[in-house]
Amino acid sequence: MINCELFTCDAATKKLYEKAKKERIDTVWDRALAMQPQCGFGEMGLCCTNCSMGPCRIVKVSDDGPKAGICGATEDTIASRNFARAVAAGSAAHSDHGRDIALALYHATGKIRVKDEEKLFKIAGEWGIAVEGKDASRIAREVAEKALSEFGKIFGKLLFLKRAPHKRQNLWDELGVAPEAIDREIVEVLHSTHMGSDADYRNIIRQAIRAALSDGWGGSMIGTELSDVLFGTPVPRKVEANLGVLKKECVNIVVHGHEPTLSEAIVMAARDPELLELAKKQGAEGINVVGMCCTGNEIAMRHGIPMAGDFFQQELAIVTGAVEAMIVDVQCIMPSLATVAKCYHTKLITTSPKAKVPGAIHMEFDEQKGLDIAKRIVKEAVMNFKNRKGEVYIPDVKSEGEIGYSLEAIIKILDRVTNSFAHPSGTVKPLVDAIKSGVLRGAVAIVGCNNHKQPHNSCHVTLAKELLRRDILVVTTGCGAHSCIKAGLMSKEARKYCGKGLATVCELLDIPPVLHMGSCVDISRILVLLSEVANYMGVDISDLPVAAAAPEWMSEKAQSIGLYAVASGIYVVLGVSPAVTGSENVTNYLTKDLESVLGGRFEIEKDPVKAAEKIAVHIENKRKRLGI
Ligand code: NFS
Ligand code: SF4
Repeated sequence: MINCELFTCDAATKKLYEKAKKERIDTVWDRALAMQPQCGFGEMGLCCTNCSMGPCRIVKVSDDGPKAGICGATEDTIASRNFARAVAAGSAAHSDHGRDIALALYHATGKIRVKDEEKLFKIAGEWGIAVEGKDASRIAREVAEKALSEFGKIFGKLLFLKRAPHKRQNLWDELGVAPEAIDREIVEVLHSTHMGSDADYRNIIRQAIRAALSDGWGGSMIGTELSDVLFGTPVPRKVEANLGVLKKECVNIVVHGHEPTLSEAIVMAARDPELLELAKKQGAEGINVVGMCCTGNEIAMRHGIPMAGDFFQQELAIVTGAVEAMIVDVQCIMPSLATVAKCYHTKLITTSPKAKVPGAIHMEFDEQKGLDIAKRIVKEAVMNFKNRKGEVYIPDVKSEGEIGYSLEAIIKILDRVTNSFAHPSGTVKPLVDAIKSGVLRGAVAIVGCNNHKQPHNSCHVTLAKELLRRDILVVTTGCGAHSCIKAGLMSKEARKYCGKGLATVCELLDIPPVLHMGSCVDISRILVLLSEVANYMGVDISDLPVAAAAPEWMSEKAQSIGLYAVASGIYVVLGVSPAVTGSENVTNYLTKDLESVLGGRFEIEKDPVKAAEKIAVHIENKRKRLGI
């Protein structure tokens, strides 16, 4: 058995890992151990399977062995192609999510009232859709259509690029990286990295940048914005977090995955009086819906639904023995869930035609019949309550935090301190003032997943604390947000970790020092916030005293996010290295040369304390250059 003290800092995780071991359940950590040693070729990005003459691998550790693939592809070509394909897959995942939200909006028009009409009108305005004489439903349909056309339009650039500072837009144009249509950028990566196409690593990365930008400023932004229109823009609220939010006496439903279309319907269905009645008949006190991973973030932000756990806690949720159903859609769903669920009474229910898991029950979700299907799914869970077997153990570990900091919410908070005589409300001025005065040194986004190559949660949390004490504000999304709320960093008490300046800012604005901005697609909110700040200051994003970090990342989506952040001018510190280190050229290009081209670059730093030091140096340098 592995000593869990070493691999996680989270108390609930430790307790449930012990239960898992007692019950002979294999978890992600056990499989990671069994996988050692991991393949060095793969780890360095030096294995190519792009054609059936391969697999080919480049030997770096000794002078013997092949230095090129059978077709002659070099380590630079192979490593950059692998990286670009990962970025394209990540961009595809985010963007296809965005498309599904746009489709949901399209089909919802005329049937339901959108929740945020103000945002709908704003987007219509930005996109040149005339609103006079039209009702919200018609505008919603036109906005949805226009969003859908972003994926395959024939000419022109992505509409949301206009949100970036002018300097950034011009730079993208000059470099030829301004994306045109989302699907096309992803297809072009696949084409140009096909055997015998692009062999120039710089050019391969250039195309990867286009695909990544079409994620951040395209698919993800569409996903976020249209989710807000449909389901409401998040506002600050309190939620509980960690596996202790499961309730022994209730029917527990864990919603896990990414697309709010499913989770919103499940949340509604679980409030159905008939189903509540049925739950009582089964001997339960009620129905307890909780969220996991990014879906957890989405429904916490919009409904205050408890955040049950992050990526590495998904198996452990089932190990409690208290989960009647785990309902999943797409992305970050471990196939192992089916195996774990078999050992308990838990029903694993897949809902997307894009993500079926052998051993799970498939109940396909269809937005147009959303609530009906959701009710059927919830009923499955309710009827499963009586089938609990073995020991039910819910660790008494949970914390509370304030979440829901959409850009709109942040601006509203800033308005509280804006002097309305001298300055109009609705701007980021107070934030800029705090940065300029030096009370706040800068801001950092801590995002991303969990990865067994890093101690679970502790890298996110250590990094956040190290930044807070240096008066650097932290914003977070995804599983990083789960880590931070579990560690209590989203509560007012977390001010004790802050330097004097940041503590004062938090007190004045009445906010926690770590702001939860949503799911991973919601990193687009951070891009818009940075653009607003840069525009207000009359500079580019790359001039701002900011940075991003993904200390425990693992997914292809995270690689796309990292690259679009770099291409937006941001310094991005990764705790786990992408699989490119076999090529010195590609590694140098991503971690050094890109800075002179785009103003942003990657940094690989495993140690969160050192990462914080590097970020602080970066931020102080940016301040110096701005003369503040
Ligand atoms: Ni982001 Fe969400 Fe978590 Fe990583 Fe997965 S849930 S989209 S990819 S693991 S943060
Ligand atoms: Fe090998 Fe070239 Fe085929 Fe890759 S594309 S598998 S390097 S022959």
